Amino acid sequence: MAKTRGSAVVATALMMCLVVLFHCKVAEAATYTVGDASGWTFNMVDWPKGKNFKAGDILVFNYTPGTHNVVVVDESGYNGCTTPSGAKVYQTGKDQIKLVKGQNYFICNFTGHCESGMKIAITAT
Ligand SMILES: *[C@@H]1O[C@H](CO)[C@@H](O)[C@H](O)[C@H]1NC(C)=O
Ligand SMILES: [Cu+2]
Repeated sequence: MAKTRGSAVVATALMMCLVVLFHCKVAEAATYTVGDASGWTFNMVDWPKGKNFKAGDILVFNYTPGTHNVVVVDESGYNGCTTPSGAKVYQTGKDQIKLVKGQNYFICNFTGHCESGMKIAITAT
């Protein structure tokens, strides 16, 4: 009897820990609107500066569909404004993209846009 009650207490304590951990994890994820009020547009290169991004944080890219897009690229795609084959393209105008740990690179691949600073590089810890 006492043994059973003991296990129940341990199980309850474990469950509480899990609930707390899960809660913290959820609370930690942040959502960022790229470009803030301007939305996803030109000269975005400095927007990530001074922000503390974490893996799992969400970026929201707001723009008029058909005028821009968001392409997930690699470092050379970011530096050279090129689109790697098989790159994922978002184009709804309110795209939500979850950051992965490490480097995350996004460009708009409409002709000339990335060259005009429509690109961001983010390091998520
Ligand atoms: C943008 O990327 C898509 C997907 O790779 C590609 O089909 C399209 O041609 C690219 N646009 C430009 C202007 O490079
Ligand atoms: Cu664009």
